Amino acid sequence: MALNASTLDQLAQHLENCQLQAQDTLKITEAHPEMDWDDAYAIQDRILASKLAKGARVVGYKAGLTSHAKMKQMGVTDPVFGFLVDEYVVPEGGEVKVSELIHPKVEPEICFITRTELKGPGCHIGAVLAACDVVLPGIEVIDSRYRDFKFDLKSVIADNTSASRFVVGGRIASARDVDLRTLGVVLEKNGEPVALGAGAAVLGHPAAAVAMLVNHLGRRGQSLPAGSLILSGGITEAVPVQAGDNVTLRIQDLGSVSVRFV
Ligand code: 0L1
Ligand code: MG
Repeated sequence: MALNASTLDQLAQHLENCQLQAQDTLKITEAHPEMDWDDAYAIQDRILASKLAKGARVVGYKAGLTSHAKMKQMGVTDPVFGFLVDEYVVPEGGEVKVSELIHPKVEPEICFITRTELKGPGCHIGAVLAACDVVLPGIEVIDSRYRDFKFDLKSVIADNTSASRFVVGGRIASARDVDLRTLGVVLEKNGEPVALGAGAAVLGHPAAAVAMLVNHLGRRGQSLPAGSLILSGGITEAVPVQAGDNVTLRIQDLGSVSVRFV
């Protein structure tokens, strides 16, 4: 670790305040270029600890930057991982208040729910499919706290990978009965298709993103508990949204899920 405990505390508090007050900031590596990967996840851990201390509940995890479209859009080369808490949950068909966010974008994702605990290292697609009964469509609303979405990987990890809201719904399917690589995905904004893709855009198979998450947790001495929801990462580029927009995600064989921005 390159940063001391009080700097980690101060950066975590700053990023959480930016999230809660819908205030943007410069990427934190500008002031702390020596920050390392462990520092980045330690800041994310501190944000989670602060939320848990205020009564939040962890509902799952997310993988981000798992598709080439997203990596290219953001100018980075590796996936990142974050946590999901209950304050991010939006009901199917529900509203997201744009005034609570900085510059939201939406991403179409294939989501998994684990039936049994998963542990790394050595987790692979087969173990993920064996442990997950259910897959379903999800729209992630990302909202980087960094000005104009300009960041590097360490800054974005510290910022809990831009997590802000998500909605899951549609039709639940068995993770083993659908070919997640070939599922067609259509993201619509106000009735118009704005992004198209297929499951294989996520690391060749969306379950590969879950396996990477499990191996990441394993390196940190953690496991993925049974009953976790996992957002496996945006299949297409993220699409900006504003108040008045209605967004629907349709995934072949998995139905649709919608959210409104007010
Ligand atoms: O979920 C994601 O793919 C987002 C990861 C963080 C990068 C971003 O804000 O686009
Ligand atoms: Mg995402």
